[in-house]
Amino acid sequence: MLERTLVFLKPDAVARKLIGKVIARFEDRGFDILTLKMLRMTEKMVDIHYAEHLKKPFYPPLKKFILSGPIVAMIIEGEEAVQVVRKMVGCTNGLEAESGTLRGDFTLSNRVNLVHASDSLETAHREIEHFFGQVS
Ligand code: 3AN
Repeated sequence: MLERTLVFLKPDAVARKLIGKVIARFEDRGFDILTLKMLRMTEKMVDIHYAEHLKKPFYPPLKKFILSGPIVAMIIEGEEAVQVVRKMVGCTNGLEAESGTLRGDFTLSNRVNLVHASDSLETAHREIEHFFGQVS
């Protein structure tokens, strides 16, 4: 099924000049980048995006990290995009992420971990609207 998912490159990806490399991985796989923008998230945006983690002990340093620099948000479209993109990103902790995944190839951290990707179709709808408003 053709799906859309929300991906953003975290501040570490931007600071390390990996924007092109990361986007190329998605394009090489056959996905379309429907739209993208560089932005600095506001505190409110981070609280909404990570609402499920607000009370977790790792939330304050996570929020500080996400606010530490610009991010690049995009809508990615393609067959089974949500699940395939998650697989390409790899598991949360870079130390455990499989080689060949983005996190497995570019990070050793479970916080400073390069990229966010929606974890379900429902989340993708919500996150796309949060970052881009209504998209036709
Ligand atoms: P994912 O991004 O793999 O879906 P989530 O949604 O469980 O992971 O967590 C959101 C973000 O919170 C992660 N990308 C990571 O930056 C941070 N995070 C999650 N778990 C931890 C943890 N145990 N310690 C530090 N940061 C964490």
